[in-house]
Amino acid sequence: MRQTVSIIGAPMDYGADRRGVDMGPSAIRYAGLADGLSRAGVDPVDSGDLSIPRAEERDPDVEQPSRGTAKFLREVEDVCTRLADRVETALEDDAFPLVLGGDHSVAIGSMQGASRDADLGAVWFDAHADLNTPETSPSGNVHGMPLAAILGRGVFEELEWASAPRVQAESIAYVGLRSIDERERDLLRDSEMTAFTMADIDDRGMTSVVEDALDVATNTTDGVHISLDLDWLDPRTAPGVGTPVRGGVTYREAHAALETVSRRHETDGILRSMDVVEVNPILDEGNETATLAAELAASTFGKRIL
Ligand code: NNH
Ligand code: MN
Ligand code: MN
Ligand code: MN
Repeated sequence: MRQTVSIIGAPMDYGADRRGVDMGPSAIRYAGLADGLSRAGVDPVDSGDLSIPRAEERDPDVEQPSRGTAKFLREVEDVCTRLADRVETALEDDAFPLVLGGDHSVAIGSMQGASRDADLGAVWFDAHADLNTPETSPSGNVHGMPLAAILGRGVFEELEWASAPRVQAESIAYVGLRSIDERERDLLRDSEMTAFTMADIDDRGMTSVVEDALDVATNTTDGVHISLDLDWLDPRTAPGVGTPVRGGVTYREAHAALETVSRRHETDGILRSMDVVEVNPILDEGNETATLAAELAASTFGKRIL
């Protein structure tokens, strides 16, 4: 029986500094997401987009946390709470939730929804660590904070909606890290998370690193969440992102990574949920980054050459 994949659009840009990621879901769909998924052997069902008020209609500063800065935190809370329900409903209907961002703060909602009825591990494909708290963030942008929120770090500990108690730091692995903020580095060093940097990929090759990341995310969990931030790739390959960092993964490495995930899913049924985030069509060139996002989502379910 073919697996149903429920496509959930979360066109939210409250968490990022650059307008435009709110157009990500349209661009990824336009790039052929549904066809790619069908060819990969799953049944895509489009559940539409969450309705999200434009950032211009909101005041970024209302209801700041008791310490630090987190722009549009209340709006992020509203979206993520609704998104978590949508993700949970998809799972209850035996569908695989595929969330299209939007900026990376949508992962707070997807991971909460996916971990309500399960212990959830995660593989975080990203240039960044996304572990800032409102206290440590240099930007105040919540897209740099989703993992801290999920893990209840810093002031997030007081914000009950933010944390996902069935996600443990020991079950989270980064792949492709290359940009960490000063104070974020300390948080990462003090945590139980596993970080595979670009240097690890250089040394060991992508597939072996991803195998290890999957071991981390499956050990003592019921399923794995894949969080794919397109700035994980090199900006020459994926120019349509708001915070590009040179020296990212290549086109081939990216596909190899997600195909490694797909092979493990085929044998062990490890996957539970996924988000594809930070595609910014305004900054993109010819919808290239959105196309890549669609292709990589398909690769996660097993693109075949022969
Ligand atoms: N670390 C920076 C911050 O917290 C940038 C985060 N930007 C991202 N994360 N795109 O993946 O503001
Ligand atoms: Mn990110
Ligand atoms: Mn339930
Ligand atoms: Mn990033």
